Amino acid sequence: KSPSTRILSIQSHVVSGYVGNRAATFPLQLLGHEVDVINTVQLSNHTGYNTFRGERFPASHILELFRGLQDNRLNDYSHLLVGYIGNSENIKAVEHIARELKPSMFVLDPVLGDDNTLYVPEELIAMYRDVLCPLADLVTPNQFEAELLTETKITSLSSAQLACDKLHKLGISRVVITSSVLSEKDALYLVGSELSSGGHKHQFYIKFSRLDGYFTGSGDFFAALTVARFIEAGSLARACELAMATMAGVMQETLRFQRQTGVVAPKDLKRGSRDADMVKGFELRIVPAQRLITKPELEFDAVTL
Ligand code: PXL
Repeated sequence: KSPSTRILSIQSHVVSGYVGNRAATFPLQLLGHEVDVINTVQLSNHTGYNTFRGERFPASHILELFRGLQDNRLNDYSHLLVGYIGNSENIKAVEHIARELKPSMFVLDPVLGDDNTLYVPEELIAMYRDVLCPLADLVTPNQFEAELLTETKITSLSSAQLACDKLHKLGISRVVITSSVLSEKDALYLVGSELSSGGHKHQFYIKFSRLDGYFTGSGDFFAALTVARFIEAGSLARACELAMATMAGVMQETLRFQRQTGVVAPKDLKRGSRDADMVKGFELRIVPAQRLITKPELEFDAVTL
């Protein structure tokens, strides 16, 4: 591992629970990386609870923090990791930061929504596609986000591959569509695609089980794990195998804990009608299950397409 790895992570902050920077910082540090943090919002809790309080930081605040780093030559980041941004003004602030930093790797999680629900203004779809994606070296959309960015319905491995190809056309060399529901109800597929500088393309999938529950932050956790594992492995497929092993293990352990101590979780409750104790039970057990970050117990195999 390069001793000069320094990661700047720009995501949300919650006081309680584990999404955004709260789901990314700890695993990156545990895997040996220096990580500095800019928060795009500061909320009491994630927005999957019926209520939340707090505020979004304006672009002026985000840019002011970045200028402070520049003033002191603290802006020597090798990696930029960007998660939830939420509005167009802050997308432009992140564009400015990405252009100034010129990191060796810019990892972008284009956070737009999940389960066919958009949770940002619709104009952000085009901004992610036209402004940030062309600057990114790796993007980690979920199925819904990949569909929105590429206007491609993902119903099969081949349509997921097509969506990856469309993302490559935006200038992104590595794509991971983190989880897609295809024909089977209980299975999820990660589909990855890596273009080498020589023009060779490696596409692969990892099949995993869908767990019943209201997990939030798993995408943020997964993106951070993928960055750390990519730095050490150098191959996108291997990074995804290791990140998936940790994420699936932590989610299993979270579910086990939720069932032991939490409120019963009925199926298909929409956001806005979920019991707070139930939602809390699904907060990722990142700290208690930290052994699974450094040494995952599960194993996944990426299958070449
Ligand atoms: O995990 C995505 C996410 C990030 N940040 C905040 C959120 C969510 C999902 O609900 O509420 C603040």
